[in-house]
Amino acid sequence: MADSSLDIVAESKNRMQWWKDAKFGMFIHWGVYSLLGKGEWVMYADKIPVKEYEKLAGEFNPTQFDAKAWVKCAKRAGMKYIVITAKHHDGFAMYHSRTDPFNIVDASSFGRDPLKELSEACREEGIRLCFYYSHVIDWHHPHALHDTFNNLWDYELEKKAFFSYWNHKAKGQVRELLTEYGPVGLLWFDTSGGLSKKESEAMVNMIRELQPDCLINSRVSHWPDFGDYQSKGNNEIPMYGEETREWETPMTLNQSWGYSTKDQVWKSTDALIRKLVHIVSKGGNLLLNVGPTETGIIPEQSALRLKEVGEWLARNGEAVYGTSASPFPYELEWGAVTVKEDILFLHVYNRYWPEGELALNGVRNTVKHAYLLTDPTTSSLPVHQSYQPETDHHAMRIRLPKHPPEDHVSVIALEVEGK
Ligand code: H79
Repeated sequence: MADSSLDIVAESKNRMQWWKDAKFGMFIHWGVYSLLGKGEWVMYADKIPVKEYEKLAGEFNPTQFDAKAWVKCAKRAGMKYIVITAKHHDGFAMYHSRTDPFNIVDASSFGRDPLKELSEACREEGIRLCFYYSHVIDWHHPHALHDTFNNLWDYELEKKAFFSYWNHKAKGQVRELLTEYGPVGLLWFDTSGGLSKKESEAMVNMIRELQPDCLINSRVSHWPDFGDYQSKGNNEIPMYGEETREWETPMTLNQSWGYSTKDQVWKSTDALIRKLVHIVSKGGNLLLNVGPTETGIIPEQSALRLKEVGEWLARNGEAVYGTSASPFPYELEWGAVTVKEDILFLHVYNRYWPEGELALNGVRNTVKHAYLLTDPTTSSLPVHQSYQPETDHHAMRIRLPKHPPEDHVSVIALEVEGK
């Protein structure tokens, strides 16, 4: 018994490795709701009847959609995987579902399967394709859960009706996604609405059977018994040392997931790079969202920021990808730390660039070489280390150039003796 549970942990570690190294993924919220430019909850918020929404679906025709352009946009941003809404709460499948006709091929004017096109583009570019699937909330199905406040499982009768949705549409569509689109990096479930342990387990077992390497996020329900890693709350970053398992922060670029014409509260490129570095220094991944328009375009404000983050990553990615969390279990006033083998990467936020020297206490190892990451050959930064045996205190000061050498965040690499 003990042995087999160890096997499960080992198996999970293996399938997690690509994701742990990747650090940065693109979330895409795209669907019929994009037509209205009021976010993905518009059907619920504006109380649009199912029949009306079906008419809207009929008009959905994203003629500008270009899978290659999206994948290139993600890749240029330094993102290693894409998680797209295969079906959001509106119940509309963004792929050719044979399980339910309310899908982009059978019920819209578009007639193409964007997920098929994305799976091909991702394969060509070496990006992992992953699917968001709203497994419990489905406003198009009469017997699914329709809001987050009612807990369907309180009502025996409704529970019975729910299975006509769950067994046929939910499980049927997840099966399709895992059999028709090649290897799926992960399935991203959302809002489980009190799903029973038995039903969750049946879903998880089906996924493991169809694609053993496909990861499952915690919102499938009953985390940590099910799921490979924890999706934190939307835009939530935990404290240092708070998490014992793998985790991610799903984050918006403005304040919406689905396309919004009104919302222009954009995070700056500078803030985004700091958030990425901060999350990675705590051992997490950043899943950063874009909400393409009804024609299939990633909004300019989003694309611009992603391009700039990508430019920073192209120069500093060594200190991000494949690293592990900071050994310092607290916030540092000047930035954040990541580690790879015998190198500590000090990500110094330019806005907090210290004058003259950077102080970092608690490093026991001797520093062999300190340098600016983007200038390893010509620069060597003077380091002063000291030790106070009475207090067992290791102090270190690193001499810095007057100005930060990079835009946004400048990385200092410390090669240390031992690990
Ligand atoms: O897919 C995105 C969201 O649609 C979904 N998860 C992310 C990743 C989600 N976010 N929050 N919720 C689901 C919970 C529901 C929040 C609500 Fe509301 C508050 C529903 C009604 C009040 C926000 C405000 C949405 C409509 C009005």
